[in-house]
Amino acid sequence: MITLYTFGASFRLPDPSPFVTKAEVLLKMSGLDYKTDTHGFNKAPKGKLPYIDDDGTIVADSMHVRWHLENKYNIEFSPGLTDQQRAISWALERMCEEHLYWAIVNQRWLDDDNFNKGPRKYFRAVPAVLRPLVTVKVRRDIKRNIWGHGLGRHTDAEIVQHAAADLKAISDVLGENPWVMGANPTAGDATVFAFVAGAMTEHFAGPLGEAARSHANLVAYRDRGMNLWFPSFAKTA
Ligand SMILES: N[C@@H](CCC(=O)N[C@@H](CS)C(=O)NCC(=O)O)C(=O)O
Repeated sequence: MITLYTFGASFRLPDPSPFVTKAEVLLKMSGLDYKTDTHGFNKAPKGKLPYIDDDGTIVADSMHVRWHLENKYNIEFSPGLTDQQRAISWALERMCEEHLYWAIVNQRWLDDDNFNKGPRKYFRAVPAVLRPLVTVKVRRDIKRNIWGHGLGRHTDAEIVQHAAADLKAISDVLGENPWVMGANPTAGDATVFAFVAGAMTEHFAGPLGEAARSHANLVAYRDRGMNLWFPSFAKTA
C-alpha cells in the first residue's frame, strides 16, 4: 500500500499544495491502492510535501512520484500522445509549477486578508508567546523566496498580470477540449488541474482568482476535475 503524505484539505481544496494535489491525482489515475497521511511533514526527506512511502521506498517530489509510478508499475499516464503533445504538456506543467505557483503563494501569504483567511491557521500550534515572531519570520522567508525567484520584484498588480498570461495560455491550449491534451485526462492534467484549482479557489479574494475565473473553460475544467477526482469538493456533489 502506498502512503501519500499531505497537508490535508483546506481552502476549499483537497490540499492547499497543488503539488500534493498533483501527486494524488496521479495516484488516482494509476488505479493503485493508496492512503493519505497528514503527519509526515516533519520527516519529509526534502523538507517539502508531497512524498510517498511505497512499501518502505520513500519517494519525494511530485515529479519523482510520477516517475516512480511509471517505472515500478509500468503506468503510462498519457497513452497515445505524440511527442509534440507531450512536449506541450511538459511546458504547461513547468509553467504552472515554476511560475504560476509563485503568484499563488504571493496571493495567499503576502496579502494580509488572504493570509488571515488561510495560512495563518498553520501557526496555531506555535506557543502563543512565540507566534507573532514565528509568523513574521515565515512570511519574511516566503517574501524572500518569491523575490529570489524574481516574480517578487514586481508589484502585486504586475505579478497578477504575469499569472493572468499563464492562465490565458492554459485556457487557450484547453480550448473546447475537456482535458489539456484532448478527450482524455493525461499526466499534464494532474498538474494543470491542481494549479488551476489552486489559483481559482473561491476561498481567497483578489485579482488572481478573478483572472482564473474569467475563463469559462477553465472554470468548467476545474469543476470537471473535481467531479472526477475529488467529488466531495465539487459544487455539484
Ligand atoms: N518540486 C516539488 C515542490 C513541492 C513544494 O514546493 N511543496 C511545498 C508546498 S506547495 C512545501 O512543502 N513547502 C514547505 C516548505 O518549503 O517548507 C514537488 O513537485 O513536489
